[in-house]
Amino acid sequence: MSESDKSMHSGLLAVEGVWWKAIPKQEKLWITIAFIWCLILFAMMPLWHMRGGQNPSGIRAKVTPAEYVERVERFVEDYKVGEDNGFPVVEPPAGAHIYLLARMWQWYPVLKLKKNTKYILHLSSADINHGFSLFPLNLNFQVVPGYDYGLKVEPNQSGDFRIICNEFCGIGHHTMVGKVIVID
Ligand SMILES: [Cu+2]
Repeated sequence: MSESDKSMHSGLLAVEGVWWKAIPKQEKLWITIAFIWCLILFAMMPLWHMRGGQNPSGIRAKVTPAEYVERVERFVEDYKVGEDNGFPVVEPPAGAHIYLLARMWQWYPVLKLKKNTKYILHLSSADINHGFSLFPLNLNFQVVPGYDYGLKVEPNQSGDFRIICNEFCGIGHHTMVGKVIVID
């Protein structure tokens, strides 16, 4: 068979390719590098989970929305110091468990905290998923009904902060703004 016959690709003749030739050295090297990289990434999944330090810092527990609402109300009764726009302002003592409730479409109550003081901030929802986002800081957390997350927090800046909902939760989502006041 002449060279010109082979190049015709008539369909009767097998097209000549490279796949039955030995793998060149460089390609072998790249396959090896890619395979090792796959193994590293695979190992990183459990390692990142165990040692990555990105998991919530505190308590995780199950709670019914009704129980959580009740707990928040008790917290408000215990430490209420005033009112802001119809919302209770709550000033808990240092080290206290703070309870913040997310619901359509508000963050309840207003929190008044002291700078450089440790607290345990509990977050849960009375209805559907919400997103805790502290503005203007870059601090985000999923707020899920049925789960109580207790995060260890220590405010390191004084000022007036807003809590924004960053999980779309219906028609009033954009109005779901809460408040945290940090005093010196
Ligand atoms: Cu929301």
